[in-house]
Amino acid sequence: AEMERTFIAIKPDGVQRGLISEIVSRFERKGFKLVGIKVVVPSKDFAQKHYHVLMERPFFNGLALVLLFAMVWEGEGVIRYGRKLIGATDPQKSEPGTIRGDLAVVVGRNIIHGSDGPETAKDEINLWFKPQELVSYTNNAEKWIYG
Ligand code: YYY
Ligand code: MG
Repeated sequence: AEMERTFIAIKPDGVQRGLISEIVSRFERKGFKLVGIKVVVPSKDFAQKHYHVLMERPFFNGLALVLLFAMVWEGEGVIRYGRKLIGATDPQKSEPGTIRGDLAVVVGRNIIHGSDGPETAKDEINLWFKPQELVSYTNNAEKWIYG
């Protein structure tokens, strides 16, 4: 299997609403592997690094990542499929069955972040996690997930 890693974070609205276990469970049941996890209360400067490409957008100042449940998930196709599990940016357009479709209503409170490609995944993992905070282990269910 071609393993890759992606950065997934439950944003302050998702944490405050008690949706951590619900969201973790969706990635876990799919068959992806959790290789890093922590709760972070970043400084404003640090949090703004995460969304630096959106600096010029009108909603930039509303992106208050004051509290994050940060994770790194590993698996075949996890970057792309993680985005599918999350759903469209605007929950009004997210399909039912997706995290945002099922659990959120407006774009400014869409509860979860996921890297949008291999380059951003690498950058975001490096921004939020030190190498020693990420683990490698054998999940004994892997042979039943991947064959
Ligand atoms: O990757 P994704 O989170 O689906 O969307 P981005 O285009 O990267 O925007 C990041 C973040 O910004 C989005 O999750 C909510 C917020 N946002 C917004 O509040 N209003 C918009 N019109 C677009 C994005
Ligand atoms: Mg994005």
